[in-house]
Amino acid sequence: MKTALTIAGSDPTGGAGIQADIKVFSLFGVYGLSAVAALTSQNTYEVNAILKVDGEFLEKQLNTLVSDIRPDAVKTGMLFSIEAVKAAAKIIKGYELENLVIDPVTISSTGANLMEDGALDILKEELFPLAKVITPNIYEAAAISGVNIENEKDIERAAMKLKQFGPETVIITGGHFDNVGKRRAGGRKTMELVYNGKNVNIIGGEKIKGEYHGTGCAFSAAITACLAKGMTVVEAVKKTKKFMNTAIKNAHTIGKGMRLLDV
Ligand code: PXL
Repeated sequence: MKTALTIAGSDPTGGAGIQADIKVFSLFGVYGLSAVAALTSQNTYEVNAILKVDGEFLEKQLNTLVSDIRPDAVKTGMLFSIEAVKAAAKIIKGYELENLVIDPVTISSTGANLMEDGALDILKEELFPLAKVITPNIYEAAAISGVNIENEKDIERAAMKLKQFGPETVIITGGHFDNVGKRRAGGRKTMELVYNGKNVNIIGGEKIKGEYHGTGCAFSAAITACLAKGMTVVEAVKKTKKFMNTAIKNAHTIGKGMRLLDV
């Protein structure tokens, strides 16, 4: 059986983070492995506390696991601290792990900061060059690239900047595309932009109304599962878009806040 490893934060709602990643891996028929990089206390409307995992302990978890089971693909999500980013990078480099997907999680859908000061810079320097794919949303793409995103052309410029940090492919996810610039306010479109250093591919879609928790996590986990199964990035994006559509359409209203994807 193919295996995928997630190195990310715990989300007790199961809508995002490690728990969501493992469920998505399962739905794709891939065996899920995990190492917890941070803990969150949250529900569907707020994140009210974060506890970081000691860097040495994260390194120990990863060493112990990966020396036994070599994953076919790896995803990083909410790493939170500089020490966690460094531990993940050390293991990924040391074991030459392939099919690395980096979701540069910076802020939660409910607005909480999910990255310690300075951690994003280290993520960019140490992990981006090892990545097959990075999956920022437009806010993360703007924050990391320094490009002020106001329209479609800006998204492309941001993708080109991000590519220079070393990943093979940049996918800027577009669930928040409606929020780009005033021109699109109230629009109902989504757009994924895929840039591999040669071609820019734009994959459009219709936005499904509502506020959903964990879409970024589910998207990057699905891409990771597809890569574990040996798909190309383009195939992975197509499969993932279909998967996301169904997961969002069938989302559950379980809590009092955001809806939870059907994963
Ligand atoms: O969706 C980003 C995210 C990632 N990882 C964890 C989270 C969240 C959002 O809340 O809690 C653990």
